[in-house]
Amino acid sequence: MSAVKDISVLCVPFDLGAGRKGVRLGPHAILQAGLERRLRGLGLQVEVLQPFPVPQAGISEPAVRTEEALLHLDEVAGLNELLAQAVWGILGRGRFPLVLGGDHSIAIGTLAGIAPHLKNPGVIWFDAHSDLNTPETSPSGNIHGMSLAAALGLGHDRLVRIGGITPKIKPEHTVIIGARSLDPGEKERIRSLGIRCFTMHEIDRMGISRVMEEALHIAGAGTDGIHVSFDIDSMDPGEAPGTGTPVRGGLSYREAHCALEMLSESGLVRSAEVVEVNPVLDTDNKTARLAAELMGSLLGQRIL
Ligand code: 4U7
Ligand code: MN
Ligand code: MN
Ligand code: MN
Repeated sequence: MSAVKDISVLCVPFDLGAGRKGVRLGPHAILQAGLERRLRGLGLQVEVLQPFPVPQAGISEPAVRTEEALLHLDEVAGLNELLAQAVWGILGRGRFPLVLGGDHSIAIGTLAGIAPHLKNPGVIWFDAHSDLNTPETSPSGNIHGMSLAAALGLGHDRLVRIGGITPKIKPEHTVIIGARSLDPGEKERIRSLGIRCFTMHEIDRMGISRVMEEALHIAGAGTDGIHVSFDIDSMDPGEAPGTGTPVRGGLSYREAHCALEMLSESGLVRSAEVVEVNPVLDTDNKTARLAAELMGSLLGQRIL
């Protein structure tokens, strides 16, 4: 069973790494969905930290695409430096950081905060996408599509150097689960780095439990623990409509719960984040409620 006991919930209402705005409202919506009560009900000791101080872009300032194809680079880099310190501090107090996004660019800061504590972290990245773009390959310029690359040491220098340690993670201990929308440059990078990417096709064929057994081995064997980065768009849009880059054919409700329950049972998870919940695009807070439930499964909730 998981040894997780003391949780620090860190809210990061930030959306300048994404093309569509609104994920900055995600943390509030997930708390509103009863996350804290749910975790306390599992016997966990929970602190919800003061909302994270987040830089905002000028109110009507249009996002300008620079030659380097990085939108809001200053704000994303600045935010992630602060986030890295906050996550580092939580781990230093012996607690489990649960980061609520916000767009997926914040994974750079989370992993930067983890890297000094876990010399060799494994990462399980649930996502419809692979977030392995660099400025050269990105079709959009949105940094939330570059965060896994940055953590692996690839891409813009400002992003790669966040927190001081680079690379923060190794490709051989990185797993992607749920992929079904990959850009040409990302496919090449998955092959050249040798990253294990379980596409939806493989989940269909193998079943989620075999996928998770392999994933746990890759991210958990020979590492100092696992970080779970859960992009809510890994879910099928029928379950999670409230997200900015939905893609049909995603994880079912039970596949996702089963995956997170198996992670919980492994006892190897040291930190987690759930990102890309966009209440502006949601109905009845459905997607935020799902996010809260899923984090419950990751942190020990069981059917029986
Ligand atoms: B998310 C995209 F081109 N690949 O780079 C890009 F399809 O954090 C999408 O996974 C990135 O939600 C999605 O802009 C980022 C696009
Ligand atoms: Mn993502
Ligand atoms: Mn995604
Ligand atoms: Mn190793």
